Amino acid sequence: MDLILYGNRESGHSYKVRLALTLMQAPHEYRPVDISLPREQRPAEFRRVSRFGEVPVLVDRSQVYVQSDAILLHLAQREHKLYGRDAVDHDQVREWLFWEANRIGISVPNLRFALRWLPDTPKDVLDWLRQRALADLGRLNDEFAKRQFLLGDFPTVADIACCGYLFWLDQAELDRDAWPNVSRWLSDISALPGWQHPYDLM
Ligand SMILES: N[C@@H](CCC(=O)N[C@@H](CS)C(=O)NCC(=O)O)C(=O)O
Repeated sequence: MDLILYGNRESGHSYKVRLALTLMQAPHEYRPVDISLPREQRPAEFRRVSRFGEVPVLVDRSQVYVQSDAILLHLAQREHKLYGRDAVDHDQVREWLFWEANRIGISVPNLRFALRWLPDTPKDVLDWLRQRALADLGRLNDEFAKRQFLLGDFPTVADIACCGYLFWLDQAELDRDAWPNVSRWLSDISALPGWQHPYDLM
């Protein structure tokens, strides 16, 4: 198998990559990694390829790719899918991937993580994460008032990146119905052939 993905079922960053592989119909092998283990106790084959110690990692033949959004970009270029129509679209895909890495890919995942697994998180920290998440969801909600997907009437890896954690909004104690355009967009993503919920796919 040319493509091997290391991931974890609670990791939306891993889900983003597996969802892209699935929607692109790219044959791959999925190897789950137990990230509840200390890093030094994770399998040697994973530690060899995981430059930052994190999932996801994609191995494409002898080349290793880390950082979910960099992996998504690699896949879009490799498969010529979910990448938009032309160079202008490709630039916009990159812009959204950078936005995701600094905004919705930080706020919602960390809020969810703190609420689910870190009961001692100070209230100030939770409030800050929640405010960031509300701002980011509001930003997306405005976007989807104007168009079906981030770039237009077709999905790209930018949509896949931004939706990664949003099928778990309830676990971040956020109500999807508060952002109707986001909710509609998530439904449209769920309707794409091959889509599965993170817990089913991972
Ligand atoms: N910026 C990274 C974030 C990856 C990340 O945070 N991975 C988490 C799971 S979602 C992880 O591996 N945690 C275990 C650890 O850091 O040891 C990406 O987009 O791939």
